[in-house]
Amino acid sequence: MAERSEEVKLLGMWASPFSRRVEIALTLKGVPYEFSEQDIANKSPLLLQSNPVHKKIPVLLHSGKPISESLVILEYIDDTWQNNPILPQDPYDRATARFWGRFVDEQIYVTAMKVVGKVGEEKDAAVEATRDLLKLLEKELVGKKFLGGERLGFVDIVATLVAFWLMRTEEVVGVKVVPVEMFPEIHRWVKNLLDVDVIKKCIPPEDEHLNYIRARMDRLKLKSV
Ligand SMILES: N[C@@H](CCC(=O)N[C@@H](CS)C(=O)NCC(=O)O)C(=O)O
Repeated sequence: MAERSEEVKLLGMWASPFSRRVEIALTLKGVPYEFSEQDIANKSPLLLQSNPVHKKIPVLLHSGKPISESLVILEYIDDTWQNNPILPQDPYDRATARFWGRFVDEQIYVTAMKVVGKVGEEKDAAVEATRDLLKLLEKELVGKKFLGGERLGFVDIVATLVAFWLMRTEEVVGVKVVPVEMFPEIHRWVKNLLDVDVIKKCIPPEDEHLNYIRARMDRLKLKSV
């Protein structure tokens, strides 16, 4: 159980993969926290004050001090509560984990968002581009239970975005972006993730989540016409 767990508050949003990452990390460490659900369409003064640069969730408030950006928050949590380490100890392995974490957000997420936002040929191109990136992740999983090796680690937590956002979104978009024949390792990894109690506890309930994604996509479509 964590020692320095007082006054931990998470400004988050239940359906956000970025917010869920932080919940996974806090839960893995056994850090008790207060969850404050935020309306991102009508941002609270506390959110705007805590993350004036990006004005986004998640924000972790530790003894009143705000930390923003989920990858930064994960590292802060790992530095502050050192039980059940999330990042590897070896400097090279730590750098590699950070590299793949950024790859998920800066490449996979950004490209996969275009699958949601585009139509016709542009959508097909976005699917292909997303698959090209996922093939690199697929290769990283060969011979490993998790992206972190035998144990769930930093990259796994970050890549839950692929497992529980992208792979759920594809059901709504109606395009199999991550077909099992093409990505057997990713599918095996998702099964392994689902065997981890903390993951099971910290991912959004599927039906509610699919409804949320569907409604969000309808709003996106309305905006683009
Ligand atoms: N890079 C950020 C992304 C966070 C993010 O995109 N949050 C979304 C919710 S999923 C948000 O707060 N959106 C509000 C907005 O864009 O105004 C992170 O890793 O924390």
